[in-house]
Amino acid sequence: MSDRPEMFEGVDEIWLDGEFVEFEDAQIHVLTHALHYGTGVFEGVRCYGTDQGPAIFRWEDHLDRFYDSGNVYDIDIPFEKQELTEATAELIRREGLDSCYIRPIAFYGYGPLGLNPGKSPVQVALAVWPWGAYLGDEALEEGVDVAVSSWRKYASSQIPTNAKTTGTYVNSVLASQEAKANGYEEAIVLNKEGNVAEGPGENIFLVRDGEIYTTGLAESILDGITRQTAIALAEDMGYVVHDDATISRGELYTADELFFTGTAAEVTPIRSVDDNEIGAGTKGPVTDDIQTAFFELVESGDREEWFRYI
Ligand code: PPE
Repeated sequence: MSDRPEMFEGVDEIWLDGEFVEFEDAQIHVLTHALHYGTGVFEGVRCYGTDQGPAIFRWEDHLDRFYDSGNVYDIDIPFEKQELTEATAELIRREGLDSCYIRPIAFYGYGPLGLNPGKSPVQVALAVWPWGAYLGDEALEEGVDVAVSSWRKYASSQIPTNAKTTGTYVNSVLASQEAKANGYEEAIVLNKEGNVAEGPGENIFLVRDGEIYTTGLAESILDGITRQTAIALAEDMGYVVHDDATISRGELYTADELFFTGTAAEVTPIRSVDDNEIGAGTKGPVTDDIQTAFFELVESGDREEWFRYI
């Protein structure tokens, strides 16, 4: 137990290929196709302890994206959506968790090597563990200091950016490592055209003159589910939201507010970019509105269609 990463310390079981197995037994072969070529797809989902009990937030949307990502690579997930839903709920119950992060993954497993996965079997796993604020509790209140990465986001003409593919996350890893090595908490990655794409694991929003902008799907971004949630919440509050924006690097520096969204990152304010203070250098009022609405939503479970009680 003690040599486990802290975040996995209390985890008892993992669901692997249809069975609940002990944490230590959730093993795969070193000749797994996905290990060599990154041929896997995954999801990140959160379960929240709502007033009515633990509920998975926007599970169906994550599940749809999971299967869609798989389709891009002919990863034919050998389980029905309903089976994965029941397995996930059961896993959360077995782990006795109220709120947690959920990581579904499907990948080409152990078979012949060589680029074309051919007849390699598709393996599927589900894991859950408690995961607090992605960039820290203070980040949610005060905001994060970020830097524009020298690494560009791969273009959707090179690798589909709307699929959540394991291999392509090396792009995010590089951006994140660079930001941290330079003393920043997170990166902003520009696309091939040099406009803003997103964070390594987050979508980005900009506020200017009371209106909200977020980069459009053609900017080589992942169509984040938290992004969609933030857009819906903002529109409900009467904000004008431009969800198809092209944002230049320069506009970051002169924004009134900036914030990230993501399943892990939730709604995280950005207080500086490349050492330029954004707005008052702390969480801005519009960001606060969206963040407050987001946390009220996941605590109350108010929009029933977005919550699947376990
Ligand atoms: N862009 C990228 C590149 C990304 O990885 C994420 C999620 C998002 C946008 C936001 O998408 P959504 O979660 O659907 O709102 N990043 C996941 C992985 C984080 C990790 O470090 O691992 C996540 O938040 O679960």
